Amino acid sequence: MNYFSMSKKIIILIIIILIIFAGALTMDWFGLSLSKVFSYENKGTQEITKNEPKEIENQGISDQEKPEQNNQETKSSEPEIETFNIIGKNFTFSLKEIRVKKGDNIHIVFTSEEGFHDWVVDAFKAATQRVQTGQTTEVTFVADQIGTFEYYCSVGDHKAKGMIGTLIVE
Ligand SMILES: [Cu+2]
Repeated sequence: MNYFSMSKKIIILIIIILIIFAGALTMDWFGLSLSKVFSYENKGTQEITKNEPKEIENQGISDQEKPEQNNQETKSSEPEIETFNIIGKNFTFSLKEIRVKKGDNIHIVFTSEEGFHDWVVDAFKAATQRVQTGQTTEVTFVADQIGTFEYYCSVGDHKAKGMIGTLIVE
């Protein structure tokens, strides 16, 4: 009786193990931990991991090519960076008027030739740092609304003394 009951237990155990392994194989219960047990699955994952970088590289190349093509096709509609060099002194700006197109990136390079000044346009929340004589500061913003806007120096009463100009966005 003992011998038979032992062999029955072993058979039941084997069946249970087979069911677990079969389930694990077909439904991937154990994920990567199981693939370590089975060498052919391990090869499979290695092939997958080898393929992934190639796909990423290919995507990388195609992504780089696409923007270049887009640049050539839609050059006119892409926002341009407009740089303006403005000099400030007591108490005036070298540029009294700046004219740009809506959507342009506006890059202001502001240099103080005399005194302590900055360049501010409230409508676009754009402001350079305040700089002393001989120093240069920069600010970049997007002219995302059409209209006529005031720019000025925010130091003391410089605005009232004439450090003011007009930004026209068309
Ligand atoms: Cu000023």
